[in-house]
Amino acid sequence: MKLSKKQFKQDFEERLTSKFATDLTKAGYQEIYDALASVVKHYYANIWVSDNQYKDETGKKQAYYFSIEFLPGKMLKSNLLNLGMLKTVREGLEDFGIELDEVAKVEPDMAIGNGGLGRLASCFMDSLASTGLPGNGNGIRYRYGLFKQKIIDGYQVELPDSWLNNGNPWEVRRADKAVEVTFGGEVWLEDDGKGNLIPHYKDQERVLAVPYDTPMIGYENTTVNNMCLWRSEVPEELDPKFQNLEYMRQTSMLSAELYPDDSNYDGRLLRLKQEYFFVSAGLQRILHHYKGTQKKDIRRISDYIAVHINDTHPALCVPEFMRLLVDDYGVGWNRAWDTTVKVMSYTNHTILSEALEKWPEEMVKQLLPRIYQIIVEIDRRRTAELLPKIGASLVHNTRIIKDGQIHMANLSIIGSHSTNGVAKLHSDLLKDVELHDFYEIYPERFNNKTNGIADRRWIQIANERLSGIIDETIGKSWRHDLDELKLLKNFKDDEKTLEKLQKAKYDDKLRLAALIKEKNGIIVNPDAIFDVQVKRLHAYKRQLLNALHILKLYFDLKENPELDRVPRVFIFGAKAAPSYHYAKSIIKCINEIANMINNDQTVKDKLKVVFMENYNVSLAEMIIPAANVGEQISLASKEASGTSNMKFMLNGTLTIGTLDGANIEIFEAAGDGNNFVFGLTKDEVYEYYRNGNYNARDIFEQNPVVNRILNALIDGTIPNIKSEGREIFDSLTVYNDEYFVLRDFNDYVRAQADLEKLYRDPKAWAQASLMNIANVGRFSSDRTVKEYADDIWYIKAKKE
Ligand code: CBF
Repeated sequence: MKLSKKQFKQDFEERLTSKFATDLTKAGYQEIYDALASVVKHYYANIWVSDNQYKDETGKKQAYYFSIEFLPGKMLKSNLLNLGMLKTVREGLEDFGIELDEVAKVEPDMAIGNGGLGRLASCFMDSLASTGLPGNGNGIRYRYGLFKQKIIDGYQVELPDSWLNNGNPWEVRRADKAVEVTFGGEVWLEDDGKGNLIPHYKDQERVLAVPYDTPMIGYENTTVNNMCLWRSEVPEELDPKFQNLEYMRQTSMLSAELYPDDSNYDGRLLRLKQEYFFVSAGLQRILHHYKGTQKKDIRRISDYIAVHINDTHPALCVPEFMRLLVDDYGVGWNRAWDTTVKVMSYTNHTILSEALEKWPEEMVKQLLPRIYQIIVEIDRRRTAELLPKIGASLVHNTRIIKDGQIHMANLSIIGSHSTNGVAKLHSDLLKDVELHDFYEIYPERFNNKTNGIADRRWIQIANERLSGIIDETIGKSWRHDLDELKLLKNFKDDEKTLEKLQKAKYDDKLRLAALIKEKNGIIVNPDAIFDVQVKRLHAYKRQLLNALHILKLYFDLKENPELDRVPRVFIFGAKAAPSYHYAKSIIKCINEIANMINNDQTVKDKLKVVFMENYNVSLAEMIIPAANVGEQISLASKEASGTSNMKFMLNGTLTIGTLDGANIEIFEAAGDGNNFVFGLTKDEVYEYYRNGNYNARDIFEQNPVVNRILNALIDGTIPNIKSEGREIFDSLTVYNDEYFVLRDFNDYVRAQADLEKLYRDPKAWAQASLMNIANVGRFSSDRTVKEYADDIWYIKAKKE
């Protein structure tokens, strides 16, 4: 969008005064931020309106991405970048003596997601709009985002994230589009005299769902999609039965927090309620739109919409869509079912069984009586149809209702036309192992869509320095098409380019070093290798393996302080789920290892360990550009894809990693020798599972290095980890090391040594770094969403 600096300055000053009755001499950063956001909103409002008109007029098919998590981070700079006014606004503000980056700090991270799943959803939102694809989000507007992590005495402490305290300038509350969602009560079916069974309800609890729309602005184009987030409220007219405080409390809880504690019945019930809440509200709004304003024939709705089930949390889309079609719009069961399957598609994001949701039948029956009836009917009809064709065993293994539980992955696969994994290895595992029975029945439904990242955020915003150097070297076409980065390969031997890349990395390291000093009070050496592991804390991601290797380096240095070592700074960022005790123990141990090492004068600055608290999108934008090495060390087969691996690659970071998830595709794309691979393969892991012959205790007893390190966890070498050290020690030596940490240890040490060797050759390192950047193109989420659009949703991009 064309905007002159003069115009911007005028608009901004006017807005500041009209909104806050203040002027530039007195305004605080919060006011400046709000006024700025308000001006930006004014700039995009018309584009949003026209794009909605265009969509309605053309009747183009649109996709709706249902996700219980979104993790967009801050929006100010990304909106400015996408509107093509980042530079103008920055310079305009500078004229007033205001730093855009300081203003941007005021914006809270919109962190209504947990980790990879939610971040992927937000990358898709950015890419859908940026590629001109009509694709919208649907989720919950949680009052509190993912908890704020504090580290106190080495322990993780969770604090509420009240991100809405100062309002959210980007969202639009659409009270006119509110719908009701109902729970509980009784339902029975009565014949209407024409052979139709009509549901009748009694004593239902009604909740008002109010949508808040946030524009998803495309990069330098005219597409603005919508992320619709629902807030739960008390309806104006309440049945007397519900006029009480408990009902009010429960209603507000529905959109209060992401993933309520599900260790008790009430918590689980609330989570199920949340899932139905946003599913029902979202589908109702979509159908109202098409039937009401668009006057579409609802029996042909699959020509107009695609609904995506992001992981199993929105799996109730299947029976709810059936309910709406059959009960509210009078579509016959068979037609409704064909339509549902055509409209729905599903992504599986993990093979970890604890993440494959199941709900007790009884709970579903009580909370969602009509939905329960519909699920029973889907299951009954399918069983009757398939039994004679494929036999009892396959039917039983794939039933939606089994052992008193409703299996949400089964529901999603059966009720949709597409099931995809998120990296090649993961999709193969789904087909060959985890969902093999389904694959036998519905082979055509299975496909792979390797994840991607919104490259604009992860380089153009997060790493302006590197972006500038790339512009100077190959021009700017890569900003629109990440594949164009391949032109960098022509500069692999160009000393000047390599030097510039090194310099950019060094400057990013200085920026991070300053932040570490400010936040952690630790002074780190910018010449050291910055070795980073940032992701959720989970045993399978093996932060522990990293920590054990750090201990090895430390003991080596203790034994021989003069050892010729490239200095290292190990940087961690990780939140553990509040009820995940073991993960929290690992955080405590890492922090105590850090204390021990950072305070030991014998290692000087050869080794430092930093745990950065409250890892989130904004922190990632600071850390990732500064990383020399990214740790992607999950046990092969366990990380479905991973996406931080792609962000690191884009920023010229070399990966040390296992043959897991998307690492495999990254290693292939970057080319041999440009990353460091180690560890068991997926087949070797499964071989151990088959034979049951892994014995971690043997490694502990026979490998003196491992022995020394593990003993340090329990013999007082590391202060303040009495119970946590013991817990971890036992998990490895008594409970047989579920994620094969000890089995991969030696090879990890070997890969780490290779890494250090390469780092001693700055030119070779810079070349490997360049090759990572040059080959990152296919990991743009623009590519991923185009594949979803072509193969799953059948939606078309707008011609600009
Ligand atoms: O597909 C996105 C990401 O999803 C997860 O975070 C998840 O929540 N299941 C996976 O663990 C990641 O591997 C994956 O990249």
